[in-house]
Amino acid sequence: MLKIALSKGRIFKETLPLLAQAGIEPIDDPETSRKLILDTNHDDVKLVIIRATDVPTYVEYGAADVGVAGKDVLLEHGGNGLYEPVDLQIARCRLMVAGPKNAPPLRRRYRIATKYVKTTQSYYAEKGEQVEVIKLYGSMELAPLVGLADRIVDVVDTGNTLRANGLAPLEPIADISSRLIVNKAAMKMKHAQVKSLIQQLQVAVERQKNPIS
Ligand code: PRT
Ligand code: MG
Repeated sequence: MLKIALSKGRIFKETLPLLAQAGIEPIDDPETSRKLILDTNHDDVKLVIIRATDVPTYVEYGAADVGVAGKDVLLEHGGNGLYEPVDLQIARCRLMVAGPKNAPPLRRRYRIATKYVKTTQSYYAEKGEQVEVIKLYGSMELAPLVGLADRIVDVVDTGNTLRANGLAPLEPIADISSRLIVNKAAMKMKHAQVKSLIQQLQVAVERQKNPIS
């Protein structure tokens, strides 16, 4: 049995064509089904549907053998007990510092709202800047508007959400894409099945980049 952990939404949608090229297709649709474990066209492959931020935890503990997670989530998780063999090059975005448009540079110890607490702390520690990091679980864009924080750290794709709230991207922290992650024990114990999935996904990613060749 191979269990693949995926989150609903953009990661599921963008992973599906890659899995299909590896010959794996779900039988239920996670957007309409209430099932958390989806059957596939292979009796011995299941898809486990969980929150994006929980994917590394399930894979680390071997509750899923492999999974797909954003690099933003992996940076924050720390990557313990995980291999990260394939950059799937999907769900791309950038992790950014953002703040009010035309904001002057801040001098005092200022506040940053984010769900990426560890990543934010190490980013500012490396720059030698003292900041206070405030943990939020969503809607970071609201924090500067109501005086909770001076800046936010969040992932940005089109930038529409920032713009709609009078905010602008200020500093890039990292380019983000989703990665295939593999439990370390599963890599040994289920070597043949995992290795073949890795190889087929690598081919699928290359094909998506170069559709002609
Ligand atoms: O939604 P939920 O709270 O369950 O979890 P989640 O937000 O972590 O999951 P999901 O499915 O939204 O995101 C999964 C992964 O997709 C993230 O971990 C990123 O690696 C990646 N990704 C790519 C993004 C975006 N693009 C993105 N735009 N994740 C979130 N966003 C947000 C962004 O922060 C903004 O609030 O989408 C909103 C729209 O972005 P703009 O810039 O296009 O306006
Ligand atoms: Mg979301």
